Amino acid sequence: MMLVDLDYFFAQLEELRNSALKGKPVVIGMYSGRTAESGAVSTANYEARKYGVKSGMPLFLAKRKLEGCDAIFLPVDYDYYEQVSDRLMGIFRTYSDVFEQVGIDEAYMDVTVKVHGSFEEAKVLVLRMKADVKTQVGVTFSVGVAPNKLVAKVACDVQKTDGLTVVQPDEMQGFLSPLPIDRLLGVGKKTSARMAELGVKTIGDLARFDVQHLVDIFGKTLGVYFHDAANGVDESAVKEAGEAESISRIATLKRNSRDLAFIAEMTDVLAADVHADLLKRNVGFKQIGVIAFLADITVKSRSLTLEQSTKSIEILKKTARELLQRLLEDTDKDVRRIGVKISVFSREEKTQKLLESFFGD
Ligand code: TTP
Ligand code: MG
Repeated sequence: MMLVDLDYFFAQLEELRNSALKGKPVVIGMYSGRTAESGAVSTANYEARKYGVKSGMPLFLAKRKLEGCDAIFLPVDYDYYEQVSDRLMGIFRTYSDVFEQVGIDEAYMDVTVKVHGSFEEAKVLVLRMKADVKTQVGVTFSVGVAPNKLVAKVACDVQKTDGLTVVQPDEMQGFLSPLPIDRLLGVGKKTSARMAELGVKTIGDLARFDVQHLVDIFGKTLGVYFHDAANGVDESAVKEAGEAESISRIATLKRNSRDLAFIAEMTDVLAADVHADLLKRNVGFKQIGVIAFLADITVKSRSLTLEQSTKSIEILKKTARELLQRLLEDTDKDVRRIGVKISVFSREEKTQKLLESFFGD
């Protein structure tokens, strides 16, 4: 199994289209728009990271750290990043038996069949893939190769940029043991602090810690997860992403109409209904669609994909109204029935959800 993760992704892509940026600290900012300065760092290249700039940090702080460094600040250009991401994922996929994208710049690959179960061959495959991506796209990425996804993820993070870390089955324990526990997926600041109180600092400490004691403290699912993770145990398979499921509601208007305010009252009701369903499933949505059945029996629809998945009912209602408005601008017919649809992200891992609810990590 392996995990591939692009290096300083958004910033690297800015360097790709403007080579004059290379060698300078580059910070990609998500500007909130409140003031020219307000917002947070999305990511930064490694030159900027040397000065302590990190994802999530307020932009004004990053500016302060980089004062006098000839640093470049750029706003996120998500459409461009997504375009390149799609190309990259297309290439990675051709090297996989099974392929699972888990973020804009990250994917798990099962290559067991392709490399005949050999870690040596896996290494060769990664080097070929790196060269291929370098010529076709011009970017670098880091890779972790291991007997399972969990250890592949940890391995990928230990060597950046352009890294390749291979952990064979008999090396797992020696590899994991000295690392701090926050290298494990799902162990963030709060969990680490709680573990430190128990005297658990390294993955080795955690591996030796009594599993029953962990279960008493963190509950069965998490306690067992922590114990297994620290021991390098992970049975999960690389899964091709399923089609996004959708939730939708359609209703007939009291009268045929093309009055925005009147129809929007109905999309609000439908949005609220859809949203209630969403909350029950505890998932987010990223795509919103509005469909209109017109008086002349034709059907029109409009949809929008958000930059980030959300659970907000305000965004849902507002976007549905905007889509409805655009739809009405493109027709002179009355609307007879109207529908609201969202695409949801199916099946978040149970453990991941628990981790979030438990510690906010
Ligand atoms: P990461 O892979 O976490 O970070 P990275 O690719 O910038 O750096 P590296 O992998 O070399 O450590 O995230 C991928 C992209 O996601 C990143 O380029 C920007 C975006 N991102 C945010 O917008 N906010 C965040 O808090 C994080 C962590 C990432
Ligand atoms: Mg990355």
